[in-house]
Amino acid sequence: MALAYIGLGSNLGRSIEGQVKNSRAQLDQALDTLSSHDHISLNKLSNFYQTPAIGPGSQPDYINAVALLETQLEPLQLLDALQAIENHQGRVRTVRWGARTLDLDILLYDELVEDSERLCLPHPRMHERGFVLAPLSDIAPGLCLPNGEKIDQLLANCSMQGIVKI
Ligand code: A4P
Ligand code: MG
Repeated sequence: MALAYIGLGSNLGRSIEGQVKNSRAQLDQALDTLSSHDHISLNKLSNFYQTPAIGPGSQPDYINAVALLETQLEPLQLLDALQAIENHQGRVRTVRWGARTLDLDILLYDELVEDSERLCLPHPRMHERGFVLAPLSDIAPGLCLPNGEKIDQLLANCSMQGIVKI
């Protein structure tokens, strides 16, 4: 059995009010699907955060959260399961970092370090992103990355501008 931290994000929507509601509903639906998977159990869930989009053009804010999963799936099997959920919820891949209904990233899978075509672990940009580190710190404040970096230290050093707990 492995422990995996998953980053969840969504910024699909048009009006600000509608966007927050829609994105939150996307994350809730993904969490329901993950919880009902035969080989995944949802162990912990962070607070939800409204976060300014990092990416091209003008995009709606994201809703971000982090979950701790316990799973019997191997890393690539877990990635397949997450991508199936993204696709089922209408994810369309056009522009890199473009707006999306749902993004599910594997942040950490046990202590695994991997750099393959389909999977990089830890997630290569997690250490510099407030929208990942703030929710991760909610559920794993004392956690260290495989290279020894502490989550709380990384969080203290990164920008939290515009990031709001909801
Ligand atoms: N891939 C490699 N490693 C992983 C991993 N650890 N977890 C590969 C998940 N996937 C991983 O991902 C592209 C490819 O990355 C996958 O096919 C997989 O094999 P994608 O989900 O299709 O596309 P993406 O998410 O646009 O790409 P990327 O480069 O992973 O994006 P990031 O870095 O995750 O950034 N702003 C806010 N405020 N909140 C956000 O959540 N997210 C992004 C996406 C940009 N800006 C954001 C947010
Ligand atoms: Mg992704």
